[in-house]
Amino acid sequence: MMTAVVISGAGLWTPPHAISNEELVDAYNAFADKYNQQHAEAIENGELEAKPKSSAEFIEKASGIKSRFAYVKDGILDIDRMRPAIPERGENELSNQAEIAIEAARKAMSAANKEACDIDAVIVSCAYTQRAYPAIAIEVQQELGIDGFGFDMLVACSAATFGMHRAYEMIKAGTAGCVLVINPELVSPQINYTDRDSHFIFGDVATAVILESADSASGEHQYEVMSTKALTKFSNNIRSSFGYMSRANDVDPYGPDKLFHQAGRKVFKDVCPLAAEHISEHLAAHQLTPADVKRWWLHQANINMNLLISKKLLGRDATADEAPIVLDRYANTASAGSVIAFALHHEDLGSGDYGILCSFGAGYSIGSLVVRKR
Ligand code: CO8
Repeated sequence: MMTAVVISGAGLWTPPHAISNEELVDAYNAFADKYNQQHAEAIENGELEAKPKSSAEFIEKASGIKSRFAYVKDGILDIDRMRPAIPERGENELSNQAEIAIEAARKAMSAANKEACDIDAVIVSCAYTQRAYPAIAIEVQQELGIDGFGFDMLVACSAATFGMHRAYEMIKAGTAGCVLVINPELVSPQINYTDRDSHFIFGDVATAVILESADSASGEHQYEVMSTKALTKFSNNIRSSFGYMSRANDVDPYGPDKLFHQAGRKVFKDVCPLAAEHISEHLAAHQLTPADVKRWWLHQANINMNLLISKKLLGRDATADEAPIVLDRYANTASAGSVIAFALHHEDLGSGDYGILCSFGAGYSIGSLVVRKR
């Protein structure tokens, strides 16, 4: 019989600084006033567009987000800066992303009863890595004292689920027995805090999970991965074009087109049906219907998206118990959202209960895992 693969532990690191909608909007509006004053003539002549005001009520109604966390709050609310102030670290110091990855990793290892010597591979999968190489995963591996190998992978919103897919396959293939998958979503440096359409969407966080062969698992809560399913479909509707080519392109590496930007309405319209169909097909492959699923750990981008997707599938609104929402406190944390939901809301399931983890977003990319509690 083939090895069963289980998720045997999850870890969540929450940054120390919260920023409420009100705080964020106050700073943005003060920035907009100053910008509009400074550029009054150009705006009057139609050469520049005035910055419109943001509103905390709009943000909560349109997205469900009330607050978000930041790795570093300094600078984000400073209207003369509008980006976090994170001092550069030397090459011999631990990188910021490795630091938060390790925080989440240690919690996942503890939940799974794993020591460094039990782990064969480290995958760091997230929306951005702070450098090209050496891989953040290899830095984490060294810091935790793990043998074997590590690598980074980027799949925007689906990095976490796609990373878990790779771990599942490695364990099934026998090339690793136990894999640490970490999602250090340090996204605040790439948020355009001067853009009212997107300044409120994201927050920083780090999550981690241990996947391993069921034969070696001793964690208190184990979820057998029944199967994985992935889909990608190219779209320019969500982009972050910052990259190593900017220097050769002679363009502003920090221009608004290089930071996160999206056509939010189009994303909403395209992604909801894609995600609902994906989940429905994935469950059907196990002769399951949405009603058989006890818990939905869905991507956390927008509460209305989650409500729509679960309604399409269940034919009614999902309860907070069925499809927990964490984006009110955490905002959109790129690929980590469904893993935060899992980390905070999995222990109460009973043996034999089914759950589904599903991410959806930039790429477009959709990734899911159907799991059953052991
Ligand atoms: N305050 C007040 N009004 C606003 C604001 C604001 N802050 N923002 C926009 N408005 C205005 C608009 O300008 C518009 O005005 P008008 O009607 O005059 O043109 C009006 O409000 C309505 O705007 P929208 O149609 O854009 O509003 P929506 O109801 O569609 O809500 C959302 C906007 C919340 C963005 C919504 O469309 C949404 O959530 N869409 C889905 C987005 C999504 O899932 N994106 C995926 C994100 S990508 C990802 O998850 C990971 C990427 C990697 C991480 C990157 C980190 C940096």
